[in-house]
Amino acid sequence: MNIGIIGLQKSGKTTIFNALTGQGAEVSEYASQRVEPNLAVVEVQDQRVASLSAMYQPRKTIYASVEFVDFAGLSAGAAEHGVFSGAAMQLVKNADALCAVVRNFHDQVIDETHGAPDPAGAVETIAAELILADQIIAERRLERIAHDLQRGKKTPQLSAEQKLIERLIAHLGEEHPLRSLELSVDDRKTIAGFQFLSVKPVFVVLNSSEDSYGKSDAVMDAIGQHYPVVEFAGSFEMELSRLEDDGERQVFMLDMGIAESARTRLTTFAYRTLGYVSFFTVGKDEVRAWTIRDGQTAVEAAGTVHSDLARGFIRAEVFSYDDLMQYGSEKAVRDAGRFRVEGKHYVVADGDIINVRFSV
Ligand SMILES: Nc1nc2c(ncn2[C@@H]2O[C@H](COP(=O)(O)OP(=O)(O)O)[C@@H](O)[C@H]2O)c(=O)[nH]1
Ligand SMILES: [Mg+2]
Repeated sequence: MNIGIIGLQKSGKTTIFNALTGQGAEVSEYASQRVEPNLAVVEVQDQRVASLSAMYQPRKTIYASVEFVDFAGLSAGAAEHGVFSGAAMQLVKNADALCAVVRNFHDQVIDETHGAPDPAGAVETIAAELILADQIIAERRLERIAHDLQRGKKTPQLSAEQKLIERLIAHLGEEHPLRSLELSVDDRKTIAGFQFLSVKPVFVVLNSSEDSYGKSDAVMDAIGQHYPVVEFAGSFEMELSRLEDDGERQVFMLDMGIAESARTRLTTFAYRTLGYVSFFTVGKDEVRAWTIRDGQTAVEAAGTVHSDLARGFIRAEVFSYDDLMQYGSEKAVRDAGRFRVEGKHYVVADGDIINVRFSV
């Protein structure tokens, strides 16, 4: 899973990025010229993987991972100024989901240059910029199509695409994101290459000051009517992620009413709201967690492990992590009749342990 961190300037994107990744990317209240994004891959701390590893004693244990990409900030008018083009934004376009960080803290310098914090307003500005960026892409494409049609390149595909793009433009024109437009599988294929932004799922991180953390019900509710939202105490959690001493960290977290690390909270939240699930492969060689979308089938799960497994799929042998923990061993799971053989179309459940039988 790849998550693009976006937001207005000085909302604390890099601070949140550091809190999530434990990195030390530069944060500042002043405008910075730096444009290249910060990138980090972090492990999804999943207790189940640790337990499986303890049981199978494999040579390798591999956790699922999430990639975070942190960008230069947006401002109102960003789309028109071409902020969404260029190499850095190319990475945002590859993201599976966008995490919008909004400022819920005062800072003298930032308040003076960017105004008092207005988290709900910031969410609206970001949403509007994503829509505007997509309008620009769509209109360019429409011009291109008109140009081709004029030059006599009329094909049924091109005419169909023209209709589709016109539909997109109408939808965007009403200030709706593309993710709320019903599109057929074919439509989705047609537009996949354009890398629209407003098709991506968005969730919001309310970046609160130490003082306001946990006391932002009104704002959380306002934003929560439109987006999944989670609250962080950005600066505080960035400092936490740097503490070497676990015990010390626990004390600070308890004090602040923070139950889990920023990373664990965000990845859990992202999995849930974006509809991702984990399945596991186990053995002497390797215990590994894999990420798929909720609703994906056994053959699709096989394909995430290796394309050969999907191509030559025969059947999937499946049992659940919970059963394994309850019965204590694979054999006991079998004896209890909880070991299953499933076909291609079986919908994988979170926590399934899967062994794919295949032949190519
Ligand atoms: N008080 C407070 N300041 C923060 C918080 N998060 C970020 N800041 C400060 O806001 C400024 C901008 O943060 P930065 O992460 O660089 O913002 P970015 O431009 O969105 O990447 C820095 O001076 C941070 O120290 C927070 O949660 N509380
Ligand atoms: Mg930054």
